[in-house]
Amino acid sequence: MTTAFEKVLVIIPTYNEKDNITIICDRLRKAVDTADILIVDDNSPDNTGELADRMADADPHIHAMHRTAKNGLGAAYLAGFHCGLERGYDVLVEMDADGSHQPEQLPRLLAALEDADMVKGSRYVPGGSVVNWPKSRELLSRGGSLWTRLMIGIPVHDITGGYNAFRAETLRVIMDGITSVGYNFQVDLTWHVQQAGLKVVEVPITFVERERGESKMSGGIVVEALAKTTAWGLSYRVKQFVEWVSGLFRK
Ligand SMILES: Nc1nc2c(ncn2[C@@H]2O[C@H](COP(=O)(O)OP(=O)(O)O)[C@@H](O)[C@H]2O)c(=O)[nH]1
Ligand SMILES: [Mg+2]
Repeated sequence: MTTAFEKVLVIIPTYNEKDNITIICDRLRKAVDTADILIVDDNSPDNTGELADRMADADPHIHAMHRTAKNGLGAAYLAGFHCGLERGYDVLVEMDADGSHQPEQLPRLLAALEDADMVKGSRYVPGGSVVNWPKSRELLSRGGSLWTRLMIGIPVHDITGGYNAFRAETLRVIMDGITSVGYNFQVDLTWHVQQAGLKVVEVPITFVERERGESKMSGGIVVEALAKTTAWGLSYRVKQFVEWVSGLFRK
């Protein structure tokens, strides 16, 4: 597959993904053979990190970064972004290790990025879907997206989606403002891109729930997301209200 972008880095954060990491990297290398891969491992007890090193030794397109402890998805991605920007990549992509984000759909994201600053792989636009999720998880995700849209007024359908592609310039503009570490990280990124006046485009993806290994989703992650979104939303709405009132007095 050819892309308009010369240097593409796909960042894959891992925590206990030994049964998934080889499969996802093989699929990705086949789907977009020009892209490089950076595995960011948080010292997984199942030795995913050692496996990543062996894969990096065998393939110059694969790189491994090791962090000392499980510090959250967002922190792992930020470390990966910094590394990719320092090394001069044009495009940085987020992808889960567990096969939920299909590498075969990456060309679709890269094509859309030619006319955008950030592309979100979206489950909730026409053509997008979720495979094998329990109804409860889908409700949580759809409910979270809807709540966020209501609170911060952002016209994105799958705001918590984690299959995202960014132009390097976009990350340079927004990265210092990102503070979330858990899954709210995805909302944080999208919100900052939007607030910077940059263009976010959603493309439909088929999200497939993992078949191997365990999800790291937890109650704490949901609480972080809810609390932050609500706080941002309230301050955003207060700002809107103040602007509206001062507009009345200007008339
Ligand atoms: N490095 C790192 N990766 C993480 C952490 N938490 C989750 N991940 C990875 O992030 C991706 C998404 O996590 P997953 O458990 O599949 O979440 P779910 O799809 O929302 O259930 C997977 O590749 C995980 O291995 C973390 O604290 N550190
Ligand atoms: Mg998953």
